[in-house]
Amino acid sequence: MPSSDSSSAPLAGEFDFVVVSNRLPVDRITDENGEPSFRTSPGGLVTALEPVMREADGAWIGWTGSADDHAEPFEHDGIHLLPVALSDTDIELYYEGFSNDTLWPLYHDVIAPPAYHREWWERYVIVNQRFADRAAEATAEGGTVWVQDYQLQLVPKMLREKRPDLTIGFFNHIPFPAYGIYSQLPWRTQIIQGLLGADVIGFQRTADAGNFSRAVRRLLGYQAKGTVIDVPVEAESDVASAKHRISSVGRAGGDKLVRTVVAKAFPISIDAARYEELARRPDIQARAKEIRDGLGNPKVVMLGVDRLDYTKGIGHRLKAFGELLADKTIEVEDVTLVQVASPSRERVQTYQTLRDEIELTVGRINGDYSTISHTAISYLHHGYPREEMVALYLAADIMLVTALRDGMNLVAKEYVASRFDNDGVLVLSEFAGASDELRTALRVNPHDIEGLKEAMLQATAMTKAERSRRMRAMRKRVQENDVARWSSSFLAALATPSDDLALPKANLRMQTRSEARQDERTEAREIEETQ
Ligand code: GDG
Repeated sequence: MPSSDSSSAPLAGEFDFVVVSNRLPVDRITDENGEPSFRTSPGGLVTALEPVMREADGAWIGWTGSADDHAEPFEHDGIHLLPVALSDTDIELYYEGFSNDTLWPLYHDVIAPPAYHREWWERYVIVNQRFADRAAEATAEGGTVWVQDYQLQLVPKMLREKRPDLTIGFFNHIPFPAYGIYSQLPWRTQIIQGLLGADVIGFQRTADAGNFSRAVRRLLGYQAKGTVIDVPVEAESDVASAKHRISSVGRAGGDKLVRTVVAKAFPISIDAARYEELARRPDIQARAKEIRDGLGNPKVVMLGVDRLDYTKGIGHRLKAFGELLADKTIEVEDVTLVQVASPSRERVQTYQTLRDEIELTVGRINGDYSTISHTAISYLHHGYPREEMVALYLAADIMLVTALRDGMNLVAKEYVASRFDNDGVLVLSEFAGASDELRTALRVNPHDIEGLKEAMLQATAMTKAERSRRMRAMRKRVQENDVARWSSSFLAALATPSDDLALPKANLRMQTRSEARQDERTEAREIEETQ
């Protein structure tokens, strides 16, 4: 058995391709005989990576979702799953604490105040090391590891230290904030150093990658030009990593030996064909009609689908809708809002408070404007099967995505992929990553309640021809850039990290003194600009 003691020499494992994420892509269930078993959790990531996993005979490392679950490695649907156990204390401090109550609000522009606790950070380090150790022992000599998301930002560096022979990728599913916000984090330097252990760091938007590169320049003084960051080779593991990639390394005349890291945007997507396939199913279309009938057949159905999270702008959407009813610009007989708010992070206090606020607002609007036969807001605090989600997308004339900050927002893309009839209007926040791609959506600033109300009215009044023109353009984009394209472009960049700058294929080169001086000037200018 390979040792998990971080001081001992690691042994290579058997898998050439390994994905590491906080959660495994399965849920524990109890079957009809009362036996515990696993079910694949529906999600874009597993769909995207399944073919790669099968081809490479890959493995997935993550937590099963239950506390103190010391499950042995197992195979499910042809994928090797390697569980990492988390105790109650790990869940409280690393997951609910540092991940969901420090990093999540900080990375979403401090919409809610982040809490900084040293105890949470210390547990984040311990748990990240556990994931890194697991990856180090599972991956074959010269293999590839792809680490997912903000819960595991220290894993790339920890893994490189143990296994310099590996190629390491990281993808951040949430935004990366501007330096003025990021710099609040007491452990800001350790986090970026952790990420720089990767060869390629993927972000949702170009702006996120830019924010990251700026943080690297400001905090570490490394040169970052375009999408390439030069990381000075200092640690033994870096030299070993570099040697693994080219035949010889050396230093000359004060120039620095650097390892190049690529930080750039790889906007995530969905399995668009699968959504269209579901939407074309007669039973799902019948269900969409049934939903409209059940709502009393209003002229217009508006829809919101979100995890109940303060980043999603549910309150702003409700405010705008309530004011339209109050102004009598819309009538409750004509327009209904369906709001699915799926339960999320229910043990975190901020989420409990948010739920109270949202439900108070819904109750007030319904109390003021609903009639016996028409409910203003149909509010659903449930999770639904994917088939029901697609039926809701088909039933909705207008989809409201009003996030205050969102890495991408897959719901926007799912709505578009489902509308094979080229109908429906997407109202989309400019603060969601999806707005970089879905340019013909009705784009809104959700903080501007008047602007939001106008967009909602514009959507209700839009002609069929315009709806169709806008939807066709968005569908083309989502069909072309689906989740398979996302994973293959990331993995291609990982195979040739410096290609886009026409640098040598190895990710190691000499940084000249003049480049270093140029870098210092850039840094000085940035400091001036932000003061
Ligand atoms: C993070 C980033 C980024 C929701 N309720 C139900 C349900 N869902 C599904 C949706 C969609 C997914 O959950 C939510 O994805 P989003 O992208 O909208 O948002 P986050 O959960 O915050 O995801 C985000 C994403 O990671 C990927 O990188 O886009 O910015 O925050 O697929 O359909 N699915 C079902 N029932 C529900 O009740 N079946």
